[in-house]
Amino acid sequence: MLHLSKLTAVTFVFGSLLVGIANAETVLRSSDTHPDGYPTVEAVKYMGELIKQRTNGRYSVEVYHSAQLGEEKDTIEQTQTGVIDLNRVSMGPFNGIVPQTAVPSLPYMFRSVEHMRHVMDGPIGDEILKAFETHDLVGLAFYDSGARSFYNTKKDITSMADMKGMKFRVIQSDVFVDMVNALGANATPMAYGEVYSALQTGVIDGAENNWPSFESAKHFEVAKHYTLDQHQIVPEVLVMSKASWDKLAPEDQAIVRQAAKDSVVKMRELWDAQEKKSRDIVEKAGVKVSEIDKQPLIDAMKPVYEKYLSTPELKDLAARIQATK
Ligand code: GTR
Repeated sequence: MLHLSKLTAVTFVFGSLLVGIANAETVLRSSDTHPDGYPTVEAVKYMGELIKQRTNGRYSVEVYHSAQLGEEKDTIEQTQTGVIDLNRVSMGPFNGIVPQTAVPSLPYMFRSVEHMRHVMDGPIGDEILKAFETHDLVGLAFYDSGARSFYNTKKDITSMADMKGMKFRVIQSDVFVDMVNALGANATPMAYGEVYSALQTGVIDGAENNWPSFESAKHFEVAKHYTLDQHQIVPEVLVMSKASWDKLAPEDQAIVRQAAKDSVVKMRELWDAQEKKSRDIVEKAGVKVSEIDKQPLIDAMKPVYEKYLSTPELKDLAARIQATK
């Protein structure tokens, strides 16, 4: 008897706990490699506010910035397994997972940031977001990342020949590795968080990135030569774990999707302002910016295009991107 009533009591307490959990706010954990205040971090926080308002506080988002949850490659795996709910990452580390992402990551694929925005905001963008779903992820939105250019600790680079034999750190993606090697330099794939000390100790001669990353990661303190070759306009992507997504009711999924889309507008405002601010900071700190003739670099990418546009579908995707005004 005593035994039974204990069991009833336990069942009751456990039951109330479950009700408590169901009513509580669910916090979605989101990862970002960038520091607090960076446009991507602020955009995801903004998305979180929209989600909180629109679900009447049932869901919120906590952004773990500064790679608190790990470096991009590892956090992608954790997002696929559902350990991390949301992740804002460059498209680069997805190149080996979602083949469609290699196409917008190809050097000189986009003519300008405006071209990239038109493509990613339209049906091609939706098609690439959809491609994440067969890899345990849900693609929510694309953010801006300006243009990536090379910088180094050694010298002003004003022609492709100047890059010969130099060691450049790249994102952990074969597209990036092949790009650097096709330029006659040597690629060292490495996690973002290791780049500063690798530059400082001379393990690498340089790296490549946009103005806000070059500035906020403090690489400009050690690499004083920046070449405006603008080889890649690689969008950032915001993904959700399919496991976390499947726990949401359809109406909450719609709220999350819309909030992600709405945050793109905010992100771009922040981005445009940050690009100018960051360039100003690094130039004031003594970074020398060099111009370069881009045509030889563009021509050198032919074998890289051939390698990654390996199927009729990927070729067609590239052709449609290039045909977009
Ligand atoms: C930045 C990008 C990061 C990260 C980094 C890198 O531009 O925003 O997500 O990929 O580049 O080079 O590792």
